[in-house]
Amino acid sequence: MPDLADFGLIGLAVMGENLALNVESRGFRVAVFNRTTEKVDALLVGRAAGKKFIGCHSLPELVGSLSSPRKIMLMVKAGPAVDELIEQLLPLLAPGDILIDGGNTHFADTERRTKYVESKGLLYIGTGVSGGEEGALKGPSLMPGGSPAAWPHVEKIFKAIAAKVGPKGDIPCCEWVGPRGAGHYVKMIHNGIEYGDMQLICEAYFLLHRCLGLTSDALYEVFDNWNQGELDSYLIEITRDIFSVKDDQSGDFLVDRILDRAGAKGTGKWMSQLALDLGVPSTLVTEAVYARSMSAMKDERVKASKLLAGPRGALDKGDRHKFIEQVRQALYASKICSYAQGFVQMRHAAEEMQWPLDYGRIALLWRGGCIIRARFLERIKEAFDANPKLENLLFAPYFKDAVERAQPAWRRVVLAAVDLGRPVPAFTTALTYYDSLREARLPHNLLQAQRDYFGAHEYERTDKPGRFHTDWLRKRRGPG
Ligand code: NBP
Repeated sequence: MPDLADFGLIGLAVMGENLALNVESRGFRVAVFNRTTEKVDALLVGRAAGKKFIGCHSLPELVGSLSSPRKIMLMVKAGPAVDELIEQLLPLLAPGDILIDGGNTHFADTERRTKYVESKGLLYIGTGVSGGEEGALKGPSLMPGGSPAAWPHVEKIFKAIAAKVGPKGDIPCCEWVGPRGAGHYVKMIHNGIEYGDMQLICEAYFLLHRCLGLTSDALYEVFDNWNQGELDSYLIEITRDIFSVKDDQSGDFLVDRILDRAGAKGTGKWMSQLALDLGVPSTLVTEAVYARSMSAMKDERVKASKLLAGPRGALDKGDRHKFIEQVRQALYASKICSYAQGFVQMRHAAEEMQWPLDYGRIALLWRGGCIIRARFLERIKEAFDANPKLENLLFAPYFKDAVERAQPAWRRVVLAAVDLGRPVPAFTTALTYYDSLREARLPHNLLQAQRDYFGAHEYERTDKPGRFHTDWLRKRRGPG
């Protein structure tokens, strides 16, 4: 009988297998199980050969091979599979044992499961895991939430496997986020921000490629240059790299051969749906989701491109350097609005769900090991350190000044796109968000009047408290 394992992992697809190898590489013994048990055997004779692994062919065997309190992480397809596994595991476990869901789970499921598992005397964690397969193996960003009593038991392992950042490379991108579904909510916001960032980068590419005629060689240089400054981030870096890759068959740049029809797994949609439920304007992620939907309507677009009239201009090449810089500034200002919206949504959700979130620490969780890792996350941490109750990132001096500086260029880029008939929904909605926020009086006095006119929905007044109704039909100017 080998020594008991420190950590159990169920689900040996790409993420689970890599996470198990990561945990083992930090000095822990790992017990693994997969529904299709051939995968357990393949791992044990393959990548895990000679390592501190215990391969299990049943859940009782897995539970029996773990030291107490048992820590079992599920890395299976999000949804019913997690509920099924919880039901199968509960009778086998003892009070104080810990179940961990590392999948891309909807936060409401984690809220429900935490309460359910706690009611059975056990502890539960729902953790965001970001960084894809490579992150899982080498160091993901981890966003755990759930039963607070579980955290001291897993903290050492989680921090050991997480990505590390900081001048000495020793600060883990992993901190306890909050109770119940808080970790999965924060992961969903991360993914929504990722949607926004990707859409903004695509719009910058679209303008530079289609309006200015930049080829992949030139775009490589532009993105390489952008990555040296305030836009420095993983997504800008991989975009640069993409512009260097050629197609083996044709010898053309591969990106030019890829069909413009985007896929989505749904976390952006969740963020957008939950923003609507909360009544907060997370417009960037929503436009990014719709932009993917529009991209998927390829046949309709091809038909419309021949049918519907409108400008299809190009820019004067003489202004090339100026326009590239304007697009960079538009991208940066829009990105700030996107993060501002993400943090506003988190704050409203935290108030509703009663999660005590630390927004500065959340920004730091995303500095490494995840798709939105970027230099400017440090600035977000500083902004929340200076004012933990910050209502909107745009109110923090650093971001306020940055957007103010970028604003003239940002407006010119949106104007140019509208003029040339090129869609830039994320740039545009970011600017609309900024301008709406700056407007102390929006036209919704009129909207309230309309609602009261046709539906007696009442309105509030600017000069006295209370709710009022007017008989608009009686008071209106008569015809003629
Ligand atoms: P998948 O999401 O493709 O899930 C495959 C795993 O789930 C296999 O181990 C499969 O077992 C197991 N499974 C299924 Br399907 N139904 C099951 C059931 N009823 N009972 C037990 N096991 C079941 O794997 P993945 O891509 O590695 O992702 C794992 C989780 O991590 C997902 O929630 C995913 O959303 C999340 N995630 C993925 C990424 C990524 O980049 N892929 C990044 C971050 C988070 P089998 O072998 O017997 O079919």
